[in-house]
Amino acid sequence: MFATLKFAALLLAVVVCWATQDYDYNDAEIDEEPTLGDSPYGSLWPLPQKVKISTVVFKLSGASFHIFDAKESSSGASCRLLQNAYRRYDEYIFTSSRKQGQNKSKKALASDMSELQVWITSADSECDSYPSVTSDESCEFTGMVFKSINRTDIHDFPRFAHRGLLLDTSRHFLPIKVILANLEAMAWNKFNVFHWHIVDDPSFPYLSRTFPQLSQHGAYHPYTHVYTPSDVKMIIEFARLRGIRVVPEFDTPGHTQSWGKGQKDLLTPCYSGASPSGSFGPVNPMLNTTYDFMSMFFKEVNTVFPDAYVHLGGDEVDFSCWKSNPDIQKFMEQQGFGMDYSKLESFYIQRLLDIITTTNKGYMIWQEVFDNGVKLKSDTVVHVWMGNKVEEELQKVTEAGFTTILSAPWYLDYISYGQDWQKFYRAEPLSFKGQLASSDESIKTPTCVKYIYGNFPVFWPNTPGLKMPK
Ligand code: CP6
Repeated sequence: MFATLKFAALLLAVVVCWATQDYDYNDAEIDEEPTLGDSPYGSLWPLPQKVKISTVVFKLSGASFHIFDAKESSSGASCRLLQNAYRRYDEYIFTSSRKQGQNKSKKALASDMSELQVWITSADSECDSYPSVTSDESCEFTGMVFKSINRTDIHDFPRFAHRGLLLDTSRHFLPIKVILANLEAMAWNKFNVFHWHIVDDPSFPYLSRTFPQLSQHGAYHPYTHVYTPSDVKMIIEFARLRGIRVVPEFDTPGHTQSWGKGQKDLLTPCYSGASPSGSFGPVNPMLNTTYDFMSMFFKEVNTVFPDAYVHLGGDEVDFSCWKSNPDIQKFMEQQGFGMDYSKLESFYIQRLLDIITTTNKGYMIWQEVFDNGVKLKSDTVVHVWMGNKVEEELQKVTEAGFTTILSAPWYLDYISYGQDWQKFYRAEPLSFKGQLASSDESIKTPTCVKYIYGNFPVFWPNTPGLKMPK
C-alpha cells in the first residue's frame, strides 16, 4: 500500500522487508504514458516514479507483523514523528482484521512477512522541526503491504515540492474533526501543503489573541464557530506528523467584510451620492491606522503559524466602493493615481508587503498582485488561479524570476457537472513556454490543487478515532 511509504516521507528513507522467498520480478516499470482504465499497479496511488512488482506473494500476519527502526537508521526511538507513524500504520493495516478476530487463532507461517524495518539515511532528520518546501521526501521501498503482499520495489520522489489543497473555513465553518480528516486524506494522497483560507467575507473564525473582537463579531458564532490558539496548534501538529505544511491565508484588501464587524474604521465606507450608504468595501488604504492594525495582526499570525510562508491574498478587489468615496477620490488625486484604482490597490499591497518584509516571513500572493506590477521580494510565490491565459501567465511569472503555484486547472468547487474529474487529472502544469529558472522543476514550479468546499471524491482513509459527521 502506498501509505506504507509515507511514514518516511520527510526523510530520505530506505525501507527493507525481510522475507523468506526469492524474488521473481515482472517488468512493470513505468515508462509509458499512463492511460485511463485498468492499471497493472492496482490501486497504487499516487503512482511512484518507479515500480517493480513481482509475482511472488507473501502473507501478512497481524499476529506477528511489526514496524521498527533498522539498526543502521540515523533516526529512531527518540523520533516521536516516526514512532507515531509506525503506530498509525499498524492501525491502518490491521485495525479492521483484529476487530474481526481474524488473526487471533492463526499462527504466523514461515512465508509470512513479519517485519518492516525503517532506515533513515539522511543526516539531518526533521523529527522535531516543521516540513518545508525543501524537505527531502524521496524514499525507496521494498515489499508491499496489502492483505497479501506482492514482492514490490518502489523508488519514489515527488515531481513537485508543493502539493497543496485549499480549504475555506469562512464560507462554511469546518469542525476541527473535519479538518483533521482532510489532513489525513491529504497524507494518504501525498499532498503536503494545507492552504488554510481561514477567513473571508462571510465569517472570521480565527480567534486572534491580539484582536479577539474580530471573531467575537465576525464569526458565525463567537464560541462554537471559532478556531482557538490551541485548536490551531493541534491542527498544525497533526499536519506536521504527516509531513504537511500549514500555510494560512489572510486575504486583504478585498474579501474582508467579516473583518469590518469587529474592527472599526478598517473598511472603506461606501457612498451613495453625497452620503455614506451604510455598506463597506475593501480595507481602507488611506488611513495610517489600517497599517498599524495590519502590522500588529500579522506579527501575531507569524508567531502562531510556524511555516516560512504566509499567504496574503490580494485577489478580486472590487473598486466600486473606493470610487464612490469622496475621501478616497481626494487621496487618489493627491497620490497622482488619476482614475487608475489598481494603483491604489498596489499602494495598499506594497505597504502590506513592506510590513511583512520586516518580519522573517516569506509571502505568497494571488496573481492579480503580480499583474498589477507591485514590487515583490524575489522569494515571493505567485499563485495563479484564473482560468484564462494560464500558460501566458505562467510564462510571465517565471520569466520575471518568481516561483509559481498553479491552481487554475483545479477549481474544484466550480462544478460543471458530468465527469469533471477527467480534466483535473489531464492538466499538465509544465505545459507552458519559457525557461524554468532552475533545472529543479520541483522547486521552481510547484503545483497546488485547490479545494474550496464540496464533495470531491478523494480517497477517504478509514482513520481509527476519526469519524466523519453524518
Ligand atoms: N476564494 C477566494 C477562492 C478563490 C479566490 N478567492 C479561488 C478560485 C479559484 C481557484 C482558486 C481560488 N476560492 N476568496 C481567488 C483567488 Cl482555482
